[in-house]
Amino acid sequence: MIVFNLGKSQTLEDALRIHQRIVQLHGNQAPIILVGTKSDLRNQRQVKSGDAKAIAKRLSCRFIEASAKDRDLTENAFMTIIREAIKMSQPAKPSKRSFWPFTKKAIVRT
Ligand SMILES: Nc1nc2c(ncn2[C@@H]2O[C@H](COP(=O)(O)OP(=O)(O)OP(=O)(O)O)[C@@H](O)[C@H]2O)c(=O)[nH]1
Ligand SMILES: [Mg+2]
Repeated sequence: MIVFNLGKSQTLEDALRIHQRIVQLHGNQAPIILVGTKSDLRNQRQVKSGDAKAIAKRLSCRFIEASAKDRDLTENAFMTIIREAIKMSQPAKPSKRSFWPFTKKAIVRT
């Protein structure tokens, strides 16, 4: 969970460096989410939601805004990263479509 302060744009730059380091060490094998905190401090905000979302999209990770003060979405942040970790630990499910030729073949054989 890479956390930055929505009220300090410098911390988003720090977050990007941390993300880069994690990818250097773990490739795409680490579950990562980007979390902007202190969302309750609206008048101090320096990072726009849309900008952070666009950055998260580029990094292929989810972005969540949270406030420790209001306890707003902090639980969501933890649940989201756990879900990402579970997704990564499971082998990719083949889609129904990719099963189709196999099923067809099996029918022909029987
Ligand atoms: N309003 C508000 N204040 C917060 C929030 N999170 C932490 N703080 C306050 O920020 C100060 C630092 O608290 P920390 O526990 O160190 O929180 P942090 O997330 O590490 O925040 P920083 O140290 O300020 O980067 C304290 O005064 C906290 O009460 C938040 O979501 N909203
Ligand atoms: Mg602190």
